[in-house]
Amino acid sequence: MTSQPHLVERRALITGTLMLICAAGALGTAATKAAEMKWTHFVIADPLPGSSWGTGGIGLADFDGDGDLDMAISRRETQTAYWYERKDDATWVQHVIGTSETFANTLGAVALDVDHDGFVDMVYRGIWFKNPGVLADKPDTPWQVFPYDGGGHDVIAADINGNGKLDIVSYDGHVLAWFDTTRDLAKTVVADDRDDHGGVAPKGFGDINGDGHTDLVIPGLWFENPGDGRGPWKRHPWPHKPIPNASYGTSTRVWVADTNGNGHEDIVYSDCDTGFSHVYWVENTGGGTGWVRHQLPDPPGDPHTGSFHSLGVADFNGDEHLDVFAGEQEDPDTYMQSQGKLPMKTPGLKPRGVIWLSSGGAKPTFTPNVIHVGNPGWHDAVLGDVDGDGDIDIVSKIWNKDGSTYHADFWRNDTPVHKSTTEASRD
Ligand SMILES: [Ca+2]
Ligand SMILES: [Ca+2]
Ligand SMILES: [Ca+2]
Ligand SMILES: [Ca+2]
Repeated sequence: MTSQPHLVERRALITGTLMLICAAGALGTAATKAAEMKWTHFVIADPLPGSSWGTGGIGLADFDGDGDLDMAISRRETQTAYWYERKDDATWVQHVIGTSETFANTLGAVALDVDHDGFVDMVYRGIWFKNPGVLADKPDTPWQVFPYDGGGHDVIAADINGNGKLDIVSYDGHVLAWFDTTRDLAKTVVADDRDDHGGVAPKGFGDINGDGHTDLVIPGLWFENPGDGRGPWKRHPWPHKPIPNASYGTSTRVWVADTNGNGHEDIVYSDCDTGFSHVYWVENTGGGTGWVRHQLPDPPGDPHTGSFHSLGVADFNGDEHLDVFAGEQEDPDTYMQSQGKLPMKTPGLKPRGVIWLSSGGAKPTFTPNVIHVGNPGWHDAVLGDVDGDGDIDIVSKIWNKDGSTYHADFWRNDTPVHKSTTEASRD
C-alpha cells in the first residue's frame, strides 16, 4: 500500500506538465490574436464647430431612443453643447443641446439620466441639461438647463449609495465630491485638500475593499465609502507613480476593474496631461491594503510617449479577458518647457491608439497592439457598443489639434471574436 502516495504524486506531476503545455498554447494564441485586431475609422464631425482648442465631453448614450448610441460634446469657443445623432457608422447629424458661458471652461462631461424619467441627460461643469424626451421626432428641441455645484476636469456617473440609480461624481483636482440624483443633487465632499490636475475619470470607482460599497480612486489614494456615501470617507494609499515635472502636474485616467479575475478590484491607470506618460495596472492583493504596480510595455514605434489621456478597459477581442485601451492625445504644446516642465510630446511624435491584449490568468501579460498612428489622434475616448453588434467600439474627440482640424471620431471594432482556449475546447 506504500505505492499509493507515489501514484498520486505522479498524477499531480502529469497534470502539471499538461498545464504548462496549455500555457504555451495560450501564448501562441495571443500572438495570433494580436495580428487579427481590426478597427475601422469613421468621422463623426470634422471639423467640429469653432476653430480653437477646448472640447468638453464625451457623452455616449442613446439620446433619441432609437436603439443606437449617439454622442455629445461641448466646445469652448462657441460656448455650445452639441449631440450627434447616429444615422449609421459614417453619418452623424449635429444638433444643439444648449448654450452657456460655463462651456468656456468645460472639460469633463457625462451622460446619465439625472431625473430618472427614462431619457439620458448630459452633465457638464456647473450645469446639466435635461433630455426633452422627444428627440426621435424632434431632434432639434432645446434641452432645459439646471445648475448644480460641481464639475471640473473629471465628471463621471456611478451609483455611490447603492440604490440602483446613477449619481454624479466630479473631481477638479482639488475637490472630489458626489451628487445624489435621488436627493436633488445633494453634494457630499469626499476630499477637498488635493492638488492634482485630474484623476477620477473615466471609471475611478469600484468596490476596492470588497465590502459591497462603491469606493473612489484618485492619484495615490482610494476613499472608502462609509456605506451610504454620506459619512466621512476614510482614505487609503495605493502606489501611484508620479511623473516629475509633468506638463500640467499630476493627472491620471483611471479604470477600476478585476484585471486578473481573482475577485479583487484592481486599478488600471494612465498618466495624462503630460508627455512621457505610461500605462499601469496596479494589482489589489486583497482588501485594498496590499498592492503591486505593473507597468504595461510602451507601444512599439517612437521610443517617446505622449499623454495617454484616453483610457478604457474591456474585452476587445471576445476571449473574455479584460484588455486595456489608451490613446495619446493630439497636443503640440511645448511652452511649459520654459517653466521647467515636460512638453506634451516630443517633436514629431505621432499620437497612437493602442490596445494591450491580455493573456488572461492570475498574472496577465499585456501585449501592445497599435490600432492607429497619427491623426486623427485622441484626447478623451469612451467605450460602448455603438453599432449594436455585440463588441466594444470607441468614440473619441480631441482637445488641442496638432493636425489641421478639430474633430470627433468613431472607431468600429471589426476584430473577429476569439474565444479563450478553454472556451474553444468546451465548444
Ligand atoms: Ca440613437
Ligand atoms: Ca432624464
Ligand atoms: Ca467598498
Ligand atoms: Ca460594436
